[in-house]
Amino acid sequence: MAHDLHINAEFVKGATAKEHFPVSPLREVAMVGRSNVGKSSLINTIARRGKMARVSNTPGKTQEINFFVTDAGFMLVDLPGYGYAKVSKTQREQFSNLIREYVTQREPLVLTCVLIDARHDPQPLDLAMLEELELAQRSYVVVLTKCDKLKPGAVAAREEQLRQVLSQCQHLVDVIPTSSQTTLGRHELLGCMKRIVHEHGKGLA
Ligand SMILES: Nc1nc2c(ncn2[C@@H]2O[C@H](COP(=O)(O)OP(=O)(O)OP(=O)(O)O)[C@@H](O)[C@H]2O)c(=O)[nH]1
Ligand SMILES: [Mg+2]
Repeated sequence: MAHDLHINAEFVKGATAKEHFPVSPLREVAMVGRSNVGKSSLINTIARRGKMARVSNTPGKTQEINFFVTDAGFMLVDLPGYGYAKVSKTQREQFSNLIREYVTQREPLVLTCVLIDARHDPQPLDLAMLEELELAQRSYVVVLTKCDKLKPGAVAAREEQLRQVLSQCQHLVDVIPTSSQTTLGRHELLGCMKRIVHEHGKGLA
């Protein structure tokens, strides 16, 4: 159905500390991953109105936690990237603490999308994030990004590798290959988000 392919989304606010997180009855679905992996691009691909979340060739573009309200009954949340080398150590630690605090403790959060570049093996920071989510008993989906840069066989091999590595994990929902250029995986990912949000009920109220 056509209306299943996109959702409408609108920017609500950006937050650099948890005191500034919005107070809302909506469940949240978050995008995390290394700097430049394609988090903001994926949000723009999922939402009907493109170019909402700022995208850049320069890693470290997203410097706040950005909240977008959607018409699918949940908020989409764009996080700063982890592991960006060119900011100061202090700022990197601040980001990483904020991200960790958000994904492990945020009450309305029902699903975290952990984005991993399909061209590379998962990096230590990716595995650390997945472990963090497992320990916190939080549901997550592994989203392989930039699959347009690989042959289909290589995408399938990467997907299989991740499924193997994560085979003992309790809170992994799925592994979904995507591309913001070709929109590969958009339907699957959106379906997954809607299903998990639905399982949790639409709001906290
Ligand atoms: N070929 C290709 N390029 C992509 C894809 N997704 C993102 N990119 C490019 O990758 C770069 C980074 O994309 P962003 O969406 O800004 O990445 P981000 O994860 O939000 O980065 P930070 O906010 O810095 O953490 C941009 O140049 C995008 O155009 C994709 O699916 N395919
Ligand atoms: Mg970004």
